[in-house]
Amino acid sequence: MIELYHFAFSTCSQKVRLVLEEKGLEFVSHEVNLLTGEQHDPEYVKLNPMQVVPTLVHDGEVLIESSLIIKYLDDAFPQPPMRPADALGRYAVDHWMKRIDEVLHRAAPIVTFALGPRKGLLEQPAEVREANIEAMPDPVARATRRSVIEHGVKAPEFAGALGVFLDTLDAMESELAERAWLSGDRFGLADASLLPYVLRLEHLAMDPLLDRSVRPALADWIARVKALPSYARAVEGWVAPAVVEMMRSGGKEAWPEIEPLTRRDGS
Ligand SMILES: N[C@@H](CCC(=O)N[C@@H](CS)C(=O)NCC(=O)O)C(=O)O
Repeated sequence: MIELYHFAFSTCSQKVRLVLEEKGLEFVSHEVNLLTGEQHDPEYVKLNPMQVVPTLVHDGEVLIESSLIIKYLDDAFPQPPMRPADALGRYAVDHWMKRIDEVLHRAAPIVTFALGPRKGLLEQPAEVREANIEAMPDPVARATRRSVIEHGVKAPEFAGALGVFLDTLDAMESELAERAWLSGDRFGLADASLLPYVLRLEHLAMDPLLDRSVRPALADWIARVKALPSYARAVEGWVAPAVVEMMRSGGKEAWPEIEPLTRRDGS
């Protein structure tokens, strides 16, 4: 039996759900609401001491770390294979996953919280908001979260985090200009790992960055991923339209301030 502790909008949860669905694996869902701090519940912390989602439990074995979880799933349930068979192809997938874990994933909450849930969080009683921030185990992440909730796109961390997203989109564009997928000859672990971050930009109304006129190969890849049955089940089946609307309205409102930060040609 597979159980998944996850949150609808979490990038790392989407990544794991995409792989579970692609492999046709059923799972028992336990939603952990990150916005109300359920990741800090002592019972959950016993499963995931990092106080983050996702956590996968397979036949009683607890697995954390989304990249390790999806590799585990690909090993434990090899059909369909989601990594190339050859060493260089596997290296390329690992390289994307490392880059995501070490760079892109750190930028994601900065961009997200500066735009999406910020307004709602600022309406919460300050002591509730502060208690949830204080419960985050990593002091650097705590300070950054405070800064972006307080200052939004004007937070000193914002422009650099946006730049990480732009670098990733450009790297994807140049690779996708050569091939349809980032994981070999079919949708695989690198694609499933990147999609949630690209989707995050869409959910934050940064559509101009994903437009076919700017990044045509990326736009085609997004359309290919969205046409997969696993996408509908793993993503659309979970993300509430009202929350997408809340995220998009935060992004739209801030776009005039964001747009100059996205220009890289000096214009
Ligand atoms: N390296 C971890 C990172 C997990 C992570 O950061 N999850 C986020 C959601 S995508 C989370 O649970 N954040 C909790 C919080 O913001 O307090 C993994 O890949 O599983």
